[in-house]
Amino acid sequence: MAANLSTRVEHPGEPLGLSDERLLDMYRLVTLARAIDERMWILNRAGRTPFVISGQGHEGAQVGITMALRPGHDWIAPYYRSITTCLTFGMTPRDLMLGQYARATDPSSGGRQMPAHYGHPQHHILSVSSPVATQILHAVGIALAAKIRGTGQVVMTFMGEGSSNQGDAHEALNFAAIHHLPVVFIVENNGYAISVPSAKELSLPDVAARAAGYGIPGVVVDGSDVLGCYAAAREAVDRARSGGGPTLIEAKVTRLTGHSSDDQQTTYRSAEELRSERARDSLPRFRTQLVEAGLLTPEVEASIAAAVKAAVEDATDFAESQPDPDPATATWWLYAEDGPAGWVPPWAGGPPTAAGYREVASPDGQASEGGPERGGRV
Ligand SMILES: Cc1ncc(C[n+]2csc(CCOP(=O)(O)OP(=O)(O)O)c2C)c(N)n1
Ligand SMILES: [Mg+2]
Repeated sequence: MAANLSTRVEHPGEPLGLSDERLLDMYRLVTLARAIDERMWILNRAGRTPFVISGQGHEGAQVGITMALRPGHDWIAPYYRSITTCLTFGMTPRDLMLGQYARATDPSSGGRQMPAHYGHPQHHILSVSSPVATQILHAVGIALAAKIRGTGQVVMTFMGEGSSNQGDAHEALNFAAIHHLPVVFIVENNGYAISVPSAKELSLPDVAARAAGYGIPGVVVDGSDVLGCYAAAREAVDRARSGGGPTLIEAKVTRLTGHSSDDQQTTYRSAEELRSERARDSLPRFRTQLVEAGLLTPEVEASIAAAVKAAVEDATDFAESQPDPDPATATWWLYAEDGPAGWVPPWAGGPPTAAGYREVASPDGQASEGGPERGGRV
């Protein structure tokens, strides 16, 4: 059976070893992610960017869960709703917005992927793949490598409850369980796969109950309870790091927006449902928790709000100012050996030049010129 975890105490961080500073940083990340996400919708509706797929309603679960990892050491294999996860793991608002605008300098893919296909090798963030659930197998592969190399790294991968029904998820969970791999599987259950409600996706209430079938622990957490999410994730990460194998965590979240900017959710969700789902938003709940604990004073809140506003403005202005990818480069770097000699893509070390890509000295010491020949290894 999946266990239920919930953490609500008066001095919230203490039992979890979270300092006041850390708690406020978690709150900052939740509000920052929300503000960037809201800006993305405005930009899309204003015709500035092509597509949005939102993390609104998932932020609290993502920050709580991702905080349990060691950034720069561990690895994550996210999905398209992982905006807060990626912020928590080191990506910046500029990084996210460059992807939204599909700019040449976008660190995720140099503008080659759809928006929200996050990735950042320097931060150990594996690039999002469009076919859902493929990231789960990639995560298990990284975890196997970590185990063989004895690096002490933990891998965390994220998916929706709809995607958890893919064969890839079963294969990944089974293999990881057999080999006691250091991986944590996160299901963010928002009750829908596009317009399909979870009752038509799953024949049981909790995806986490399936963990028993693999012989691993399964945990259900309230995704609006940021600290409950942190507690569950920390236990799972500790288990994975100490050789205890994988855990499946299911965070019950809500999707506050349509599936994407191409979806009209009022055609399949009632006004009453949309209203009542607002009560499951982690942002006001976390805010109240920190206000009641005396941490989020009006001054602190105002300074976080000002910093968030400035970061969103800066990211938007920066992304607006950046170049589009040069169409002549569209087929570069499709394969590792297929990039032009001496040129480095934005995701492999930037920063890029004004033209979009950084030129490096060739092994014989000669800087390569523009119009590079193909065939070099990057
Ligand atoms: C293999 C595959 N099948 C179908 C799709 C189209 N698709 C994109 S998102 C999505 C719904 C996924 O729902 P869920 O896993 O619950 O995640 P959520 O979007 O609710 O966060 C589908 C069917 C896809 N991208 N890949
Ligand atoms: Mg879903």
